Amino acid sequence: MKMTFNIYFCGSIRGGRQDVEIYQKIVQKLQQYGKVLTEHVSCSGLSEKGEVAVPQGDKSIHDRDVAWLEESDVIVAEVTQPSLGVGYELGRAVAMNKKILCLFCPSSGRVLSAMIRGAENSTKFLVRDYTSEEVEGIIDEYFSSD
Ligand code: 6IA
Repeated sequence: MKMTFNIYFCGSIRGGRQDVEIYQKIVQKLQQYGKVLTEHVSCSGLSEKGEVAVPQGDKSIHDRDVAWLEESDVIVAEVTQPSLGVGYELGRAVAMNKKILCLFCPSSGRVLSAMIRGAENSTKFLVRDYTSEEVEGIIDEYFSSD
């Protein structure tokens, strides 16, 4: 496996920002393996209320993100906090036949959507349950396999 990837990280924005600290930890780890195209998703200054101004609006966000999905080699999604945008990105990424790793934290007390858990297969779509202490090791294992 090549060592520098274009990595698309997905995490909740308007779905709720309560897990932003773990997004930061994940993105920092992913940066050891390549360029994270969506680094802003882990930015603590970005709130679900959209306090950061978006002059060009939602269409430009959507179109740019779909273009980045196309460019990416690997999609890593933190899926604990339910997010319509993350679910949409994962559906688009499956349709593009991309390699996908979903990370879910069971200690949240949530139960992951069947449409994500049930999408797992032995080739391209992996779902991993994690604790905060384990997440970096899971990412290392993912990028060192294959
Ligand atoms: O439905 P959500 O907002 O929770 O969807 C979150 C997902 O959609 C993330 O994985 C992002 O890739 C994408 N997304 C949603 N909103 C934005 C966004 N907003 N910018 C980039 N990606 C987004 C504006 C913030 C910008 C000014 C930094």
